[in-house]
Amino acid sequence: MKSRIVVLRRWQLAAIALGFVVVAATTWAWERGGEAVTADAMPVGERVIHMVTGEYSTTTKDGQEIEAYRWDPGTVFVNKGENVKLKILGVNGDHHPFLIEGLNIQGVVKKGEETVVSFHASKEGIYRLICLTHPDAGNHGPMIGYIVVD
Ligand SMILES: [Cu+2]
Repeated sequence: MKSRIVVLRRWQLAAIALGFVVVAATTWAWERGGEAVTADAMPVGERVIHMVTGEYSTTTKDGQEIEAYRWDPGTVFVNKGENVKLKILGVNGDHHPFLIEGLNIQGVVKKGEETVVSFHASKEGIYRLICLTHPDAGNHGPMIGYIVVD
């Protein structure tokens, strides 16, 4: 009878010890997880953004045909510090020579081809992706996209 009580207490002791181990391990893992999230934000990854060239066209009530070429999506967001790879597929329009203001990037997007430009988003700001052929409404635009680095 007495030995049974001792055995029971050992089980209780073992259960309590096991409980401590589980709590300690969970807390350790949780804290490490928290550290890992912070550490993951530090290394610079690569953000791939896909874009296409599009075209709106319509006929006005008085029979005038109007059109506008666009980058789609027209606005993209990246985190400061990221390496960005912009992949632009030419769909509408024969070719679109472009520049990205403030990033010293130039290129051409041609119909049926994908143009890839890479840059490091080191500074916050709003950078304009401008088609030099269609920069405003008077030239079948405005074909201007916005890259927001925040
Ligand atoms: Cu264009």
